[in-house]
Amino acid sequence: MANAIFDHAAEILRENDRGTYTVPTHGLYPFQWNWDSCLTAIGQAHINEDRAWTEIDTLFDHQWDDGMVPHIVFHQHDDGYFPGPDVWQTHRPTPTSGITQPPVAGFAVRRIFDMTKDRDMARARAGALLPKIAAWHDWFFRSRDPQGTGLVAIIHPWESGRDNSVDWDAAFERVPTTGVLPFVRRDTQHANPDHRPTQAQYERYIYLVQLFRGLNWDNTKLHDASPFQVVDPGFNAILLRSCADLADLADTLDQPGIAAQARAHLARGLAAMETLWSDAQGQYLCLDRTLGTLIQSPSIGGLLATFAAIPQHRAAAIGTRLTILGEKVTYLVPSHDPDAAEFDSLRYWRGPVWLIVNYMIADGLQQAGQGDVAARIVADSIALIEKSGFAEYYDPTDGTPCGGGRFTWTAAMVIEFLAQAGR
Ligand code: 9WN
Repeated sequence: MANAIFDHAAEILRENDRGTYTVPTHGLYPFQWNWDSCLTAIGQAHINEDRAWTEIDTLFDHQWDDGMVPHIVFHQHDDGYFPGPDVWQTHRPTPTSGITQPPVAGFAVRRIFDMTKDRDMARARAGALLPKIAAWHDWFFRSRDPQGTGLVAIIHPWESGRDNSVDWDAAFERVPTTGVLPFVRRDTQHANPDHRPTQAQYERYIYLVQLFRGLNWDNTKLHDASPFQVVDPGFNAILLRSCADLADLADTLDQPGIAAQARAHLARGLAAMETLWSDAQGQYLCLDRTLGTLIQSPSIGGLLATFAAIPQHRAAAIGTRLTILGEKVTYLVPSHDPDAAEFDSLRYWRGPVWLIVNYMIADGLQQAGQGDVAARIVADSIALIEKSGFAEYYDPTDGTPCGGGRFTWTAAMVIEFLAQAGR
């Protein structure tokens, strides 16, 4: 059985492979996405290490001069996605979007390095990537934490990777829609509109794009100009985990300057994470930086915090919270608490399970000694693909497959889960 699942996953990676990068799925997402690619490379490394390094190299070939790594690289013309390069207008040699995504590259490179069989190639490829990843991290702390709090803000929901999470609702309400130019969505032609973000949300997504475009994508201005500034514990945990992994790799590859800088970011960030903890909710929460208040939204963002080296007692509390959530759903981890009024088991990031988040939460729990909860998450993830195939996301109550099908990062994560189960 495990072999058949592995073969199926490998077939999906091959099918979505465009040579030097991989599309998330045919049709719905016809370009290269940032965190998709990094997580995909981990799956590819089990099949072809050279190809895995190339996936990340290609992404970093499109890094901006200021250090930002964009969330989409539009390698080839394709009308099937909105918003395309004509809307972003970033004037890059190969068009890209103008915002970023969860910085999981540091973690991915370390993970691939650790499993490599070709040590020489790994040293060369990882060694060349380290300064680029370090520049991206420095960009984050410079451009998205201008006050030096230790934690970075996202300035567009698409940056979070959890586009329509309940976490953003209140802050997003304050984003106007005046002056938004007419547009035609393409996502709802590929996927069930009831499973996607709403039209009102799309208008605000585009308002922000138009605002940033009007500022010529100048990252010295965007953070302060954005009416949407949210500090997401999950996003920051990914960044901090990547800082930790980058530091360890830099030690191994003899790049001490990078290691020291990454550890400085890490120490400040981990200390600041504590300000996002809520005893009442038993998890971390997002901070609305514009208002200076925590957002009382029990989402997966606060659970994903365990991906970073948070204190042991916090990881244990998250383990408890997940155990409670596990009694409310058939499949962990719902992207929002099923008891909350806003929970929607089918709509994108407002309830459904995403295997990439499962992977990162399970990894964090494992590191923190919460092996039982981690094992339940892995078992649920495998059960989901056995029942419903390699979907983009799943209903946590009955496993209904949602969004795009034959999904790349779902396949990549399954390959990792199988490899871990085999160890
Ligand atoms: C916008 C590609 C991406 C993921 C995101 C997911 C979704 C895009 C969209 O698809 O976002 O970036 O158009 O809905 O939310 O996490 O990277 O798979």
